[in-house]
Amino acid sequence: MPRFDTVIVNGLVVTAADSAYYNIGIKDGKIEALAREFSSADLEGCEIIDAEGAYVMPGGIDGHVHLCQDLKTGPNKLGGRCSDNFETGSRSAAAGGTTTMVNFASQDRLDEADRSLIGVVQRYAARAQSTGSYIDYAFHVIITRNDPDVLQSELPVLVKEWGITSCKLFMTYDTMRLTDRQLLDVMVAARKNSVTTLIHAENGDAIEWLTEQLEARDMIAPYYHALSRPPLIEAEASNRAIALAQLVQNPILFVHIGSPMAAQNVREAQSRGLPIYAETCPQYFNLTWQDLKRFHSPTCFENSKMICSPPPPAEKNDHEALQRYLANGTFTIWSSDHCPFRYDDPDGKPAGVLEHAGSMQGESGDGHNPAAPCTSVYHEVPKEDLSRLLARKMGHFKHVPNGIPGVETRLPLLFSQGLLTGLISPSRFVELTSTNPAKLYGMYPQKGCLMPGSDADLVIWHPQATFKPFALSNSHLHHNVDYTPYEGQTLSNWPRYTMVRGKLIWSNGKIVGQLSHGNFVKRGPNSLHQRPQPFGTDLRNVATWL
Ligand code: DUC
Ligand code: ZN
Ligand code: ZN
Repeated sequence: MPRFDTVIVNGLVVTAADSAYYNIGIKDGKIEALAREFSSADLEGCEIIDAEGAYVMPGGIDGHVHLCQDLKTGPNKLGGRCSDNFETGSRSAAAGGTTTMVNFASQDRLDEADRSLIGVVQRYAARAQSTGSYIDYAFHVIITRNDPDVLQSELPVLVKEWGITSCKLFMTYDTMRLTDRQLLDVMVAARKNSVTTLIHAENGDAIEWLTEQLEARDMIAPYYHALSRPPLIEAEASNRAIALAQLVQNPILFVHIGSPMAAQNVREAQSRGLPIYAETCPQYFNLTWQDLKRFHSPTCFENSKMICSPPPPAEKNDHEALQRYLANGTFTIWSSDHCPFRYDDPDGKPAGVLEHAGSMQGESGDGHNPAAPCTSVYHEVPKEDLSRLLARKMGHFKHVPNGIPGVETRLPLLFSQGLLTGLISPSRFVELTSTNPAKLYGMYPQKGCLMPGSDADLVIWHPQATFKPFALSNSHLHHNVDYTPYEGQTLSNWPRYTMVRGKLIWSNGKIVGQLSHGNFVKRGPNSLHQRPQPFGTDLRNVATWL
């Protein structure tokens, strides 16, 4: 009986702590041993993968992926039809070096059937099972209501039986946002159940007010999406969320931080010893407001391809400021926020044209109809008509589905722009892309490291000396989206092998794995967070013992 199934030789093994030349022996999907060199007897009968001196790292963990998410369309809603399912999304993730993704199971506040969070999770789990997944996956639950009975009875079940130990709360979007008191309700329930709370921090009232001001001046082209969300929108909301979290002593993670002002709030809270964590994403280091005018004319609706929320920062100087927070440890994780909408799908980006046209025929006739109903009924528009509509009609940014794709480019962009430039060390790269997400989301040390006993989830890069930099094109990618926001970017390396629990899924430019291989990951509590001392009798901590 061979000692190992597979051995990786000649790799520069990088963990969140250090880097060294090791061989890695894998047995039954787990890391069995690391050694400077295995004996020839040890190597007998096993498959050998020669890393040829390249980096070997724990597989990427993307803590922020939207697949099969049905989103209601309508003004100021997070609308649209996600174009990737678990098959296409996991294929794209694997091709980009990701071995585990955490997706969202979203509670629809307008649907009474979604009152049960367990029901919501079951619905999304069935979607994953219906196609299968090439890589391992888990779910965060998006909570859009504060029903006390549901929080009290269902959160413990989600944690114990499903291993769902994180929830996302919104401070914006009509149909998703919680008021401050509702945020407090859910944060307390989360704290009691050790559920990590993710916060989308944007001030919804201020966005709606600014949107009305802009549309009164006919400023509705995609570019004005950014102006409806200037950096203060995120700065105010993150500041408020930090205060609320401190009030009830609940650790929080800010998702998709896109502005230096909000990052500074996080930094300041961390320096006060508060358990405040932050995620950032490639769009905030690669795009600016100018990209919302990139296509054809500044008002061309095609610029909606670049709409995401929060928007990219205003200018390149902001990228440099954000890079400092990446290097100095303020950001905890690097995720994609892969939220895929197609430009040739009437329920993708074109919803911004179709919904606007619909609302112009509404009662108010001014394009702003706050009572416009939400729909999840998809638009029936033949392809030829759609391109004619897109060419002719004006769209409104407030109806455009918010999101851009990026699950496949997440690691390669940071590798080229962060690791190879020396902005971050190889270990910090691993920490941001794998180890910290594993710890934060309760998967460590099963995932996110290369210890004996851990899942053999690995990404092996190309040997740097032999890799020819190339200009990225959407045709290289494996998602079901008809564009990439990073078209033309130069990339100086790409994952050569992606291995999930000992099986190669991606090898030398080809998907070689099985859709049935990906498993649902039952997660434990956040292990980044040190449990605080008991609160004692300090009356200023009133909300913690009430
Ligand atoms: N929030 C996300 O997490 N993704 C897409 C858009 C949004 O508002
Ligand atoms: Zn969000
Ligand atoms: Zn998202």
